[in-house]
Amino acid sequence: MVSNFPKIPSSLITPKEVWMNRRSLLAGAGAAAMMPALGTEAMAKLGDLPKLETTKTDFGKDLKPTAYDYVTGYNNFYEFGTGKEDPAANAHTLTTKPWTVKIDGLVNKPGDYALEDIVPKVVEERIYRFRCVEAWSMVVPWDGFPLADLLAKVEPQGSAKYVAFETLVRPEEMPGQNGYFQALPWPYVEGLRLDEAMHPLTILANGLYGEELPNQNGAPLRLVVPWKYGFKSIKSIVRITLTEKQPPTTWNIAGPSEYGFYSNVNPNVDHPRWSQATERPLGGGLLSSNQDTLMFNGYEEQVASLYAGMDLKVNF
Ligand SMILES: Nc1nc2c(c(=O)[nH]1)N[C@H]1C(S)=C(S)[C@@H](COP(=O)(O)O)O[C@H]1N2
Ligand SMILES: [Mo]
Repeated sequence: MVSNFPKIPSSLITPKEVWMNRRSLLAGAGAAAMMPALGTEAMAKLGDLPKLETTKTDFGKDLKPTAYDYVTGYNNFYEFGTGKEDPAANAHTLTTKPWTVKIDGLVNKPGDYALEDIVPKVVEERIYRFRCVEAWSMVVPWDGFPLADLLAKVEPQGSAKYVAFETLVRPEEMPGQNGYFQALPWPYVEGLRLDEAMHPLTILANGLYGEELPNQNGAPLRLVVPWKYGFKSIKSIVRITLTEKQPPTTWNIAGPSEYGFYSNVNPNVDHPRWSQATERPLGGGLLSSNQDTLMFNGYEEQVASLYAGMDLKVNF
């Protein structure tokens, strides 16, 4: 653990509107607003990474995916810096081959699993809404498979109630873990209740737009939980542990009054310092207006029953 990390990173301290305006200024005028500031040379392009074998699904077939440049050029991945363009600029240093995921805790088949033994040869493409706690959103065609399939293979024991996840710690390749300023305690950790983890909407993604995940998006394997704020979707996973007790989560450690364990997208429960009622779609341009944030990010019908009887203001 890093002892003197700031409680709240600067991007979250800045009130949203000021921050958005600053972003717009940085990015230049008009339609360029919120365009990643990276030069086009540095930006990975669709077609640069190996293609995946995918099957199309009906998930989100009515949604319009956010342009690849935004999905891969405007990221949060503090291991590579706290700026939105830092991951795209810095994450090429990460080695993702070979990759091993340790699965342990309350399972009958613990072990160090090679990525190839976890990821199916043919993965599903699902188009999901994705909502960051900072009130921007996007629509992403993810390629991956249900987390439930992997959990079934390792056989959770009857006493398992939660699933804990951990990101790689490798300061030699992750500049955000290396140096005087440490934005967060490492490793980045996240967790889900077992029933949330087993829910059919919850996936492990190894790709987007039909190609291998770019490093800045969490290669080679990251979680996607579309009804929760983006920070639950932990990247570059190296460990999955089944536990009886609710595991600690990074943003809850960093700011317990601002980030709860559940972090379900909820337009009726504001962040203490800004509203969660609306969101700005990435790539919409300066003149585009905010859109309403949907309960459970639009997945209410599928997931509301997981939280029946819970006070969502208390369990935020
Ligand atoms: N290991 C790790 N995972 C992480 C983060 C991070 O800083 N480190 N940021 C989270 C946040 S705040 C968001 S919004 C999403 C962003 O995912 P994207 O860059 O693929 O859009 O990743 C999440 N997963
Ligand atoms: Mo986020």
